[in-house]
Amino acid sequence: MARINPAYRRLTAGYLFPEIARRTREFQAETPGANILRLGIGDTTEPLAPEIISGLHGAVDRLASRETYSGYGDSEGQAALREAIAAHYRALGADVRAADVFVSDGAKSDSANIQSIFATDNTVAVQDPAYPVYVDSNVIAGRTGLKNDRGQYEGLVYMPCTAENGFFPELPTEKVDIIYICSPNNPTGTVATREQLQGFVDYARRHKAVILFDSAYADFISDPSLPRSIYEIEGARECAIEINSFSKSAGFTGVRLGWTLVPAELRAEDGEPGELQKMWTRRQNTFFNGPSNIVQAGGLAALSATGRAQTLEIVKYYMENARLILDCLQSLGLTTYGGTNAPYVWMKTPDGMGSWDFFDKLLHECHVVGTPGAGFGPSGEGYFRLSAFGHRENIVAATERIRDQLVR
Ligand code: PGU
Repeated sequence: MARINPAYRRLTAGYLFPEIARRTREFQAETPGANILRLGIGDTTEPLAPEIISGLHGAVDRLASRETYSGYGDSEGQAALREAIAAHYRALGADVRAADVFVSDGAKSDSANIQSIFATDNTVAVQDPAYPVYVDSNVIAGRTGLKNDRGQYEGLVYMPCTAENGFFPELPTEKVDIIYICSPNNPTGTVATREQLQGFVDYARRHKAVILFDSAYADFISDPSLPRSIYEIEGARECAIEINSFSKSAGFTGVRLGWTLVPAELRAEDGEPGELQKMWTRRQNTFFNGPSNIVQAGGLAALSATGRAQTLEIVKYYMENARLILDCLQSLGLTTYGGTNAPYVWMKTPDGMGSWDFFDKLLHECHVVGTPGAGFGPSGEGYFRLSAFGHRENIVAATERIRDQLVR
């Protein structure tokens, strides 16, 4: 008799973005003429850089002849791409080696799967609000109880990120074992400083905890004083895993390519340095056959000098969108955060409105979709996220509608 994984029953709602898509479809069905503008999910919209297109084409062509055809590759990723990713980090001043790099089909799967190399009785700390995958993957793994009336899953440690602490948490007062940090942050758009990250690295070293650092938006940082990788921080190689992606910086949300760095020195409380790197190798060798060889050629092209120059221009385009959104909201007297080193603008809802109520208001009055802060955790209540990904004309139209049609 087959029995289900009961942990799935503890999940209280559907995954956030399909839920938003469902409500949007419902509204579209009721309002057939509405031209809905989507600033909800952080999904890239601009065409791939020409250098990437040519890299992808080259790999397709190599599959057309016996001499250059390739089949299964290493599940850790192609050696040349692992080396190019390591070199990309070294250029930032971060100590990363090719052997630390595990190429994947994106940061979502890695950030959901990485918890599987840690014992189920580890105490997990998450920023609140946070990218929902960190919490949901730990619920599914059986590390939590049910959600309580404060909107928190029992057994997880929620680290509030609020306007009062600049959206970066204080160090946990209790001993925690696994700590998720996302910087530039989804959803608040804020970036951790070197000092803030050093505080967490020092905590992790003291308590033999492990930091899971999601840097999917690192390329959106323009302020040179802000760290783009946890490995720019002294001591991070022994206590941190970093997850990153080509999705947002190179427009690969549909192409699919990312990576995880598990350094050789990384250690757990009850293991030797190197053991976690071996375990992640074993995990990937067993569960994954590597990303598509075509897509890896695209990734390699994205990291070439020409590819980088072209993709960073597209990043600038999205950041100009962010500026337009910030301008609009601020001109209406709304309180905003983020949007200068991250492609998300985080705003306080007007008059303390609930964030799902504001979602409905924006959709009904302006036909604009955003993401309610509460979808990212209880401390997101009273806030709202607008994504800067989108065609310029749609961002301009959305800001005009917000200016002219939002009832105040
Ligand atoms: N990590 C963070 C912090 C993210 O915000 C996202 C995407 C990912 C990882 C996923 O990266 P991939 O490499 O493409 O897998 N966040 C988007 C999309 C939502 C989703 O469900 O992934 C967002 O709107 O928050």
